[in-house]
Amino acid sequence: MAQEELRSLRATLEALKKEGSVLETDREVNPKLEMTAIQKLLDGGPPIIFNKVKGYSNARLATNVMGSDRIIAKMFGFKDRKALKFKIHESILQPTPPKIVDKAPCQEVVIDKNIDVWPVIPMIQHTPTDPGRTLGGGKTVASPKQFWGGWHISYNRMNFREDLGWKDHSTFQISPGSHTDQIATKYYKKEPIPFTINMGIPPAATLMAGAGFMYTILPRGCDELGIAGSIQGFPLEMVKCKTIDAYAIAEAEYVIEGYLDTTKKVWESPLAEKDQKQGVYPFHPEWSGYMGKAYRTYQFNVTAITHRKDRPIYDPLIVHGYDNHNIDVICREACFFELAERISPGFCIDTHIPMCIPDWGGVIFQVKKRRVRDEGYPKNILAAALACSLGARFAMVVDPDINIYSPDDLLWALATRVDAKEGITIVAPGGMGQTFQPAERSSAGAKEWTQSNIKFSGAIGIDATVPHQYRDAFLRASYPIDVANLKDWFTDEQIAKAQSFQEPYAKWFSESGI
Ligand SMILES: [Mn+2]
Repeated sequence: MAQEELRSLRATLEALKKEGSVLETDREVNPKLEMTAIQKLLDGGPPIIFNKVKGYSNARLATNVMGSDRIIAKMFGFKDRKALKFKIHESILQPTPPKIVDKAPCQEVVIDKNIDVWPVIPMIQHTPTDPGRTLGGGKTVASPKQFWGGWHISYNRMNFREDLGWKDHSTFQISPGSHTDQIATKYYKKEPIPFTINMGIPPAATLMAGAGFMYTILPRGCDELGIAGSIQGFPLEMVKCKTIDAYAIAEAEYVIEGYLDTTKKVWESPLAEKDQKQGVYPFHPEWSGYMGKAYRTYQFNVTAITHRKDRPIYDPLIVHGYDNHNIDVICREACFFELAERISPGFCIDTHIPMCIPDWGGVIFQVKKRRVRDEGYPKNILAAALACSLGARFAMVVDPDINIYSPDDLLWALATRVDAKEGITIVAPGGMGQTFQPAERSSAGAKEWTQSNIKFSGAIGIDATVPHQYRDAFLRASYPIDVANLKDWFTDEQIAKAQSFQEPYAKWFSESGI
């Protein structure tokens, strides 16, 4: 794909469409439950564009845009996910700052009077237990004035409570400890905080929006949009807002301008409000793979909605699916790699966060011990990674001969290489956890299951590396796959049929001879 096609979401989708990597339909989709059902049925598949949305004659929905890491890599011109991750790593070290422009497609239509978000943005309902349709796919951007000179981007779910007829204000969920939380703390009860909520943005910016909680590598004041610019190869364009002193992503499809009011608290769901109970009632699934819960949040007040004129695209996504996972982890993998680099340059050779961990919940490091004195580094890296990433519960360090992209092989390393007495470290027991993980939330016991009452039992760090001096004893069994060609014995059809029974792990065995 040409670089120019990364300029906007619509240009990217157009280019992928030409390559046959997009599913497109003109059949009307109901934003209530149908879109998430279709995305879940095709979880991990290619981008899907819905050209007709029930109740919205001038809107489109796109989902699964980041569902397949093979398609994401292709989007950015890389051969695979690993190559893209190392490009992101390079971009973290050398961002390309955003450029301010005067005119922007996202402001072709400006609504700053009689604001009503409902008829404009096709918000979706995720599951039958959700409190109606909510806005989960908006990307919050904090401008330099608010973010210590840098640019911040994140997802913050919002609920324009339909049951109460809210048209121009909503709830605004902030993960405790996040950059948005740091900003809210700075302005707490002092002044309203201007944010833009950007939808349908250039893919490089989306990749940065899920990259939270590695704040030792991406500290407050860092340039997250500059990293996006460097990933796509040219600066991301930003435009001054119409109603607030802040900026929006110029190529966005939709933008909500407004203020977060930290003096006002609102409930995310009617059930939670009725019972005055946080952390109990369902609010769409979370990245951890568990059902999310409704809380009380600060109020967000909308001052304007701006959008493109021609059928703008909203890009919501199921939470806990490959789309969401890829958005959350690829930059985080690059951040964990950089963390290891700062501890011992050249020791770590790769990092990965498989879907099963998931998202912000942990990481796998692959390292290459060069000498006996490298022996202790896995423990330093495990302690640093798990202490620095709030919400992480599990990390493991493996050798170069382990396939870190195969959860099966990681389990093999866990089963065959860990010293049960010395290899398992509990990091930060009694420390701070994160409200999305039930194992941590439940540590609040009889008290309300909110962040203030949580103390978690500690994260598990596992050193699954082989002692350097005994590495020969751990040589993996291997077979001479190159001495035979299956075609000399069987027909192509027989081979294909036989291979169709092979599990992915078995396929890797046959490719590597292991
Ligand atoms: Mn951030």
